[in-house]
Parts: sequence; structure tokens; C-alpha cells
Amino acid sequence: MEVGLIGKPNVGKSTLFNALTLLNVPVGPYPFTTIDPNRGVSYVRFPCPHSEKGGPCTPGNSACEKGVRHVPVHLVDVAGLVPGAHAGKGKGNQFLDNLRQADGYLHVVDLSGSTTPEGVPAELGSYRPAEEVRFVEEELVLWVAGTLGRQWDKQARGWELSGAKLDEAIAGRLTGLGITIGHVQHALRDSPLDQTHPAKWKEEDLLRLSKELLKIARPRLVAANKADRSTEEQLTALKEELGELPLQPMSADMELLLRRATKAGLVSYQPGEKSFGLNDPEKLSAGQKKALGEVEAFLKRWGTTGVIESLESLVFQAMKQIVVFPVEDETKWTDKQGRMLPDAFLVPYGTTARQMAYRVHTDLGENFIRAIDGRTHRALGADHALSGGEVVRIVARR
Ligand SMILES: Nc1nc2c(ncn2[C@@H]2O[C@H](COP(=O)(O)OP(=O)(O)O)[C@@H](O)[C@H]2O)c(=O)[nH]1
Ligand SMILES: [Mg+2]
Repeated sequence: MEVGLIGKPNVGKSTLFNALTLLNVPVGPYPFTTIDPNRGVSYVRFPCPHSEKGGPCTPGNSACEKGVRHVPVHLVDVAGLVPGAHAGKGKGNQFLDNLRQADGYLHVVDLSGSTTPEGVPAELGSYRPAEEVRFVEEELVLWVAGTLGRQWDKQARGWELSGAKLDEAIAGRLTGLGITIGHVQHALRDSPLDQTHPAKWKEEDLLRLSKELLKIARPRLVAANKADRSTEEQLTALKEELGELPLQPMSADMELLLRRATKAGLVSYQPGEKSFGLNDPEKLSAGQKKALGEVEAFLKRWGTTGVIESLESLVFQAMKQIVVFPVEDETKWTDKQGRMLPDAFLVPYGTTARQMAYRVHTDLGENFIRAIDGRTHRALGADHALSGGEVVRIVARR
């Protein structure tokens, strides 16, 4: 599971990436850090069920802090997209290439409207963030359509003649973008297109289908950044113009400052909290006091920095991921080494017991017999769809 940070230049994507990947919870062996300048690991929070067994757990892949699991999410920070990116403007095609394997996008925009479409600083409020959303979305659609529509007429006539399955043929063109046959079938299901004569499809049909495919295969959430320099009216206006795309106001700068101050031991703060505590006010320099005062004023006005919420809304609501806990002993909720609830996995809503077995280990999937619910101890078949927070044991042939 990977989340891509997209948007035009200078909106705060890298600041957000740095804030989200900066170590802030005591972790086990898992590296909550930047893997390389563009890839890193962040986390989303989920209640750990360890107290049902009298806790504490022995987390392996995810830290547990005060009953909250921090489940890893991979992030990729991509350089800014400008109008014309799909055609290579501003190296846009290379940047889009980095997004191929991401499963969802946090679309960062400058809510304060103080950067041009090319990312050059401008007067506050001189640009509309909705326009930014529109052009970046359009670049994504044109990017998919560019791959889908390459020599369309010739290809589609070939499929018509050979009687090829349309969904397979389309998915075959889009595998490089991580778009699967399931996504294609979903998009075609509600489509008014004449599926027996794809050679008759026009450019606008391909654009509409690309848009639909993106909606299904790449859930997005708009992270309205620089809220510290924005007004309530700007937020309301953006909300109205966005339509169905979900939105979260935030300040990446404020979150980064808080995480750095926490790391330096100056403050006590947990991401997502409405306030922070000063550890030793005496020790703060005048500059630090001023900066933390600004953060405090921001939190009073907006509640939280909005940063971890943006990732969590994308992952849990837009991408419909759930957290499941695989165990090897369904009574004690432990693995073979006796560690309680070692792993917490993010899987798509609707994931079956067998699919989860594959996710833990290919052997487990191939030799799957049944699963056992850790709470009811009932046997679950291969097609049982897991629910959020479920603790399951997989039984497999050895
Ligand atoms: N006022 C304000 N500025 C921010 C915020 N987040 C980032 N910036 C600033 O925006 C500029 C561009 O940030 P950067 O992360 O490099 O943007 P990117 O090009 O999208 O990766 C920098 O000067 C940041 O300090 C924020 O929440 N508020
Ligand atoms: Mg950047």
C-alpha cells in the first residue's frame, strides 16, 4: 500500500512528507523514516485490541502507544506538476511515472492562493485553489488517457475482429499504471459506452473512461495546505467548488514544527492532538517561543494541524482500507514465538480470509484450509470478508 503526494510546485508536498515521516512514536524494528529523498513510511492510527486479552501486546510491524496502533503506510513525494505535465512539461511525465504504483493520492493545494500554477510565490488570495485542483486532476486524466488511447483505432479494430475480451484488452494496456482488470470491469459496468464497438469510441469517450478509472483505481483527498495563511471563506469556497472530492484543511509547516520540537524534547505532542505541552519553558529561545506561540494560535483556530487526519481520511474513508490482526494462536492471539498481536495490516475493505492469507505469506494462501475468528472461535471460509479490527488465525496445510 502506497500513498502518493501530488500537486503543483511549492504547495508544501515535501513539508508534508517530512512531517509525516518524522519519527514521533517509539517504534520497534520498523523504520518510520525517510527511505530515500522521495519515499518514506508514515502511519495511521487504529485502536489496538490488546486490552481485550489483558494486554500488553508485542508489536512487530507497527508501534503500539497507549492502546493505539500506528499502522505503517508507505509514502512517495513527487515533484510538482504543472499544466501540460502529461505531455512532458516541467519533466511532468517523469514525475507522473513515480505515481504509477501508488494506490491513492493526497492532492496538496495552496488554500491561501499565494502561488501561481507554476508554483511561483504570489500575493495572498491571488489564485483560486479550486483551479489548481482542476488542472492537476486534468493532467492525471490526460496521463491515463495517453496510455489507454495510444493507436486506439487500430487496436480496437483488432479486438473487434479477433473477438478479444474488451476488459482484458483494456486492462492489458494499463497494467503499467497499476490499473487492474477489476478496476476496468467496475468502470465499464456503469458506462454508457458501446462495448461491442470500441473502435467507434471518440477521444472524449476515452477521456471519460480514464476519468472513471482514476476515480476507482486512485482515490484522492484534497489536502488544503497553508491554512495558517488562509481564511474561513477560502475554505468554504473551495469546498463548494470541489464537489465529491473529500477535503481536509491543514498546515504542514505547523505539524513539522511540532514534530521537530517533540524530537528535540522541547514539547510533548502526539500527532492529531489539539494542544501540546512545553517541557521546560525556561529553556526556550525567543525565536522558539514565538514559533510555538504561532502554532498555539493556529490550534486554537483550527483545532488540530489536520495533517495526520488527511492521511487517515484518505486511507480509511476514500481508499476504504481496514486494519486486521493475523495471529497463529486464536485463543492467546499470539504468533509462534508467543508475541501477542505482532502485526497489524491494512487491507482493502472486502478482503477475504484467503486473500489475507496470501498477504501474510504466499504459502499460507496456497495451502489455505480455513480461518478462525479470534473472538468467536468460529471457523471462517475462504470467501469470508474480513471486518475492521478482526483478529484471525489462518489454518493451512503444511
Ligand atoms: N504558510 C505555510 N507555508 C507552508 C506550509 N507548508 C509548506 N509551506 C511552505 O511552502 C513552501 C514550499 O514547500 P515545499 O514543501 O517545498 O513544497 P513542494 O514544492 O510542494 O514540495 C516552503 O517555503 C514551505 O515552508 C504551511 O502549512 N503554511
Ligand atoms: Mg517538493
